[in-house]
Amino acid sequence: MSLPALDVHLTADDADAALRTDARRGLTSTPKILTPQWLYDARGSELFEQITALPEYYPFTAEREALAAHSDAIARTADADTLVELGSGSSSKTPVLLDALHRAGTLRRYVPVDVSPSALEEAVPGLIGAYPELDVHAVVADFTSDLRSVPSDGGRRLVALLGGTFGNFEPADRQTFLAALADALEPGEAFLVGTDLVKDESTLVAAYDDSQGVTAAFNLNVLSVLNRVLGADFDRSGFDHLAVWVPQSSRIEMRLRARRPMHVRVSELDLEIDFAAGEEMRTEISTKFTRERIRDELAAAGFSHDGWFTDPQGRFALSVAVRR
Ligand code: SAH
Ligand code: AVI
Repeated sequence: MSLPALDVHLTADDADAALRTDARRGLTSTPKILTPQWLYDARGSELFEQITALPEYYPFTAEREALAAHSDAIARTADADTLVELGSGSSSKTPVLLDALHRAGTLRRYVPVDVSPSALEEAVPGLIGAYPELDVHAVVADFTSDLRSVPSDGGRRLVALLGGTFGNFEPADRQTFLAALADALEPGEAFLVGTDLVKDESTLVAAYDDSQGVTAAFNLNVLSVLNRVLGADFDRSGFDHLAVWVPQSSRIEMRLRARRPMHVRVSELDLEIDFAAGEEMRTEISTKFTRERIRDELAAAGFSHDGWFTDPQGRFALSVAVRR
């Protein structure tokens, strides 16, 4: 990779080893489960970008509207010289925040963090060009296991997790992540988290099962990742994409459903697995929040809920949480 400032905390070998561990556990559990980070190889990151342009996928537009309307208030509360963005992807909404921090007169450094090196390679050169005064320091890391990308140099940091990615983790993993983040931050430093909000089921399901089939391709791509990295022989055409609203856990689940009985060999794991016809494997959860739920989860980890900003239609929220 040819970025001027890049730390690799997660090498391709580390990522492959983590996938081996996760796939062995997930493919042998009942029901079968994969964690969502494996959706984002180079092709998956590209497909996610296409999702953000879909008419049904409102979270992207809604979060951008919320940022556009409230970034100055967010910047004032954070009063930060460093913006660390976890799961930054294409950083396409970040300029709104960078501009607000710049207007507040505090901004010095931007640290985009992602598991996907290709997403950083795509995004960072444009940001360096657009913000020549800014110290842009990219980090390849898994933020669920490694928050070294949030280093302290005595300045004030704002850590952002946008896009609703916070909702992609299980409740226990969210608490573990928040506790680790609280530990990494100094009192007074801020966390900005974007969360999609509970709404009617048809809007939610359409956002995750679009009419052009882009989300289906994004979901099925994880089978190509398993085939390529783990030498598996999944037949993509044997699976259907599903987006299911699960009200008890207030989340959309993306699943892959076997159309017929299938025997799959995963050669790198020396593993053989069977799918019954109709069997479903979960590939992602996308939790939808209420204001109370996010406030309580933040409070339990030692954050005060100092700001709640939504888009004009109230579809998506940005919370500013300050480390107590
Ligand atoms: N923040 C962007 C992108 C959201 S897509 C937006 O709002 O549009 C989610 C991003 O998080 C992807 O780029 C994916 O590669 C990254 N990601 C997912 N899990 C991650 C993890 N555990 N550690 C680091 N990055 C992760
Ligand atoms: C990145 N993440 C918050 C997206 C979401 O909405 O849960 C990923 C996604 N999955 C399907 N469509 C978009």
